[in-house]
Amino acid sequence: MNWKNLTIIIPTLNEEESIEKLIKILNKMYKGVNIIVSDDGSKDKTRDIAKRLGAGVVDRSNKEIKGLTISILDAVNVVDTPYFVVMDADLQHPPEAVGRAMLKLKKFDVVGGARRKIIGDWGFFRKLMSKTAIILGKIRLMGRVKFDDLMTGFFGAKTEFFRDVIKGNRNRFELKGYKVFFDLLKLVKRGTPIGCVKYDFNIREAGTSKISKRHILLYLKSLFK
Ligand SMILES: Nc1nc2c(ncn2[C@@H]2O[C@H](COP(=O)(O)OP(=O)(O)OP(=O)(O)O)[C@@H](O)[C@H]2O)c(=O)[nH]1
Ligand SMILES: [Mg+2]
Repeated sequence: MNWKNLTIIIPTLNEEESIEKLIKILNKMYKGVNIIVSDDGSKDKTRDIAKRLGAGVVDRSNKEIKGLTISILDAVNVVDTPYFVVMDADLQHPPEAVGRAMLKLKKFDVVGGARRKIIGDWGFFRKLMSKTAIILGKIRLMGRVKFDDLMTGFFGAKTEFFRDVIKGNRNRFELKGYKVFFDLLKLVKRGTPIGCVKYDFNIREAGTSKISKRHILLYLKSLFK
């Protein structure tokens, strides 16, 4: 596989405890791969570490609108490879799944990660929230596309396909939200086949979670966009 054709986008907010380990693993596993860290103004050394390790950095420190989704859209704008994959910085998405996603991208325009099991203690509330969000998402999509884990943060696409879909549709994305994959599926043509890569969702290795109740509200808002 020619990893030079792939860009791995990693959105970050204060991930200095994980980013070094992740970039090193990715560079070793996927020789020649491009990495873009899209950082929303981390107050720690995230950007410095990424630069030192040779990754591209989208520095969003001075941007007015901050958020996971807009960080990913901004990063896709500067991708210059035919394929990209988005993954979290905190090692919850297994690096080996990137290779499987790339393989599927040869066949599919969009590939999503589907969490096989969630390792670690998510607690009743978070499990319930996740299940409810998926059910609401499926109702919203009304069978437009078939995909089980609509709330995944791990996904990939052909760069041109993604750009075409979002062209003129930026306002349909919940820019400050977390669910860019779901927002994308709202916009693809009915019946678009979506590739699936199964993976186990690990516990966060270090650093702290950024998800909050605000993101739940943003997701609910996105259902109506
Ligand atoms: N650029 C950017 N990155 C973000 C933002 N919020 C979170 N991230 C990054 O997005 C990824 C996912 O965020 P997490 O806080 O781990 O969300 P999560 O995995 O759903 O939650 P946990 O399971 O608790 O870790 C991580 O790499 C974060 O650093 C943001 O507002 N802007
Ligand atoms: Mg996480």
